[in-house]
Amino acid sequence: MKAYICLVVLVCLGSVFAAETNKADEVAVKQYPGSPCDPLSPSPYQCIEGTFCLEVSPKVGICVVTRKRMANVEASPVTLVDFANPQTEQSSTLTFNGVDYVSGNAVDGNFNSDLINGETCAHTETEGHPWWRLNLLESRCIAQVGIVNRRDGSYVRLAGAEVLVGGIHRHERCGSPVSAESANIPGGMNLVICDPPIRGDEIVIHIPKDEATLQICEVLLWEVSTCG
Ligand SMILES: [Ca+2]
Repeated sequence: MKAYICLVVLVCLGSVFAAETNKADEVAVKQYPGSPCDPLSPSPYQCIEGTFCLEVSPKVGICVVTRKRMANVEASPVTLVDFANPQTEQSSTLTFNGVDYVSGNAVDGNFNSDLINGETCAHTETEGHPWWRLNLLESRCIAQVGIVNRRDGSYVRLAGAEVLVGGIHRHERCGSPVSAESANIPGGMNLVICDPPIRGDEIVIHIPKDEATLQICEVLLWEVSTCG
């Protein structure tokens, strides 16, 4: 009888542990693009298939959609730009329910992509050719730009957004415009690779359409030491 009770207890405990394991596995596969992840200890914070954990600071990463590294970017270390006093502006600013979705929200270090509840995204009015601009205050060689999209609806508006790097007299487009597929991921981090890296002291993100709305929850920049 004692042996039977022990067996029942062991079976029950085993079931509990199995359920906990399954729960952990379930959490692991729910790391969607834009989710924080741990680049050094990927389990259980694994990004879903088709994404990878991109390190943005020590022990902190973000699941991003694609990684298309070009040979000339790979040649030198790519490091995250740490801009202490970012100067930003945008073509217009949406005010909704008394909240101003100002340009600085896109570089405030807060990755919350819930635009309405988080109140940490930049948002223009719906207009022709909306833009957002970051003044780097010094010339840098930009290798890639990450744009965190909103997750609480209307995220497809980011489709067609382009990244420009340059200065007052000249801009070059970095990589390809944000695709409709990439913009369709709620809260997704859209990684735009500059190939080759582009030197400039300002970053412009714009949507070259007659009627569009630009909404950016966070921007990250990576640089290399030399351009070409
Ligand atoms: Ca933000």
